[in-house]
Amino acid sequence: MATIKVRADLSTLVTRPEHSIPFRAANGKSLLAQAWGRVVFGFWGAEPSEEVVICRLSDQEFEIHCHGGLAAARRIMGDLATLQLSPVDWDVQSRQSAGHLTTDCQAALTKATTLQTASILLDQEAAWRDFAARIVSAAMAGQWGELNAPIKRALSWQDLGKHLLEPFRVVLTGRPNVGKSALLNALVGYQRSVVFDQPGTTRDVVTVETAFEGWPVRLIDTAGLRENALGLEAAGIELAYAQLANADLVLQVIDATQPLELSVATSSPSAEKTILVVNKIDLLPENSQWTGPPPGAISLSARTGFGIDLLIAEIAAKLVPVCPADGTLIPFLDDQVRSLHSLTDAVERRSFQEIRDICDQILR
Ligand SMILES: Nc1nc2c(ncn2[C@@H]2O[C@H](COP(=O)(O)OP(=O)(O)O)[C@@H](O)[C@H]2O)c(=O)[nH]1
Ligand SMILES: [Mg+2]
Repeated sequence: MATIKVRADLSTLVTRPEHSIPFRAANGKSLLAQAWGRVVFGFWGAEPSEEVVICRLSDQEFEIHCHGGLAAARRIMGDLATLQLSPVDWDVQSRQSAGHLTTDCQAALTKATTLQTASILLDQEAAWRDFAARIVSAAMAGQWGELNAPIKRALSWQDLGKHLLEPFRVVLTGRPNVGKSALLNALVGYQRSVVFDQPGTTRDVVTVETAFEGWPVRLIDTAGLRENALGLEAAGIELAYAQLANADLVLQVIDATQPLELSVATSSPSAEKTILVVNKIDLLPENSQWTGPPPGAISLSARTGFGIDLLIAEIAAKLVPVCPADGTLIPFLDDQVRSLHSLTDAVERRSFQEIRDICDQILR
C-alpha cells in the first residue's frame, strides 16, 4: 500500500469543478462533506478507476491510501500535479509527527543496500534511546566514572557507521597488465572491466558495487601506474592517484611471473589499508615456490578463480575487523558523531544539565 498526504485548501478545490479532486466516495458524499478522521472508501479517476481510501485530516489536509506498486501512486501523483497540488514531503511530515531520531533512522534504512547493514540500522533507534537513558541516569547519580566508556565505544564505530549508508571504497592498483581488471571481474563474477593483453588498456576509472560478507563495497579499477605514460594514459594515471587518496582499502596487485621490484607500483598507501595480491599464479610451473611475496600477501589467479574467496574474506576482515554485536550503537550521521563528542566534553565538565540537553537533542 502507498500513502500520499496532501495539504490544500479543500473548500476551493471541491467547490470549483475544474479543480475538483477526481474522487468518488462509495457513500456518495463529496470529499468536503466527509467527517474528519473518517476512513472513506471510494474510486479515483475515470474508468478504469483506482480503488482508494481517503481520510480527511482537517480542512487543509487529506491522506490518500492506494494500492501498492508504482502504477497507482504514479497516476494519483500525476492527477495531483495537474491540480497543482503537491504531496507533503515524507521527511518533513515524519519529522513533525515521529520526530528526528525516528526519521533519521528510517531515512538511513532506505539507503541500506545489504541485509546486514539494514539489520544494523533497524536496531539504531532503540540503541540510541537506551544509550541516552543510561547516560542521563548515570550522570544524575553522579557516576561520572561510568560515562566515558560507552561514549568512547560508540565513537569507535563511526567509520563503520559511515559505511552503513555508503559503500567502502576498495581501489585496485598496480603496474599495467598485472591483471587488475581481470581481478575486478573475478571478484564480482562478471565481465565489468575490459581485460586486454596490452598494457595501458584501463584509462578511465571503472567502478562496480557489490557486497563482501554483507558489507557494501564499491570496487574501483584504475589505470595501471607506470612512469613515462603519455596522453590519455597519463590522464588515467592521475585519476588513479586521486582514487587512491580516498580509498578505504587498496588492493596492490602484482604479477607472479614478474620480478617483485618490477611489479610494485610507485604509490605507497598505508600498510594497514593495503592488501598485496599476487595474481597469475596459474602461470607458475607446478610445485614452484614463488619466494617473492612478503607475509600477508594473497596469491591467486583471476583467470581460474583460485584464491578469490580467500581475498574476499581478507577484504571483509580489513574493512570491518570486528563485527558489531546485535544492538550495538553505531553513529551513522555526522551530527550523531558531533553529539557524542559534545557528550565527552560535558562529562569532562561534569555538567548534568549539558548532558541532559544533549541527550534530549539526540532523542528529538
Ligand atoms: N594466466 C593468467 N592471465 C591473467 C590473469 N589475470 C589477468 N591475466 C591476463 O593478463 C592480461 C592483462 O590483464 P588485465 O586485467 O587487462 O590487466 P590490467 O592492465 O592490470 O587491468 C590479460 O591478457 C589477461 O587475460 C591470471 O590470473 N592468469
Ligand atoms: Mg585494466
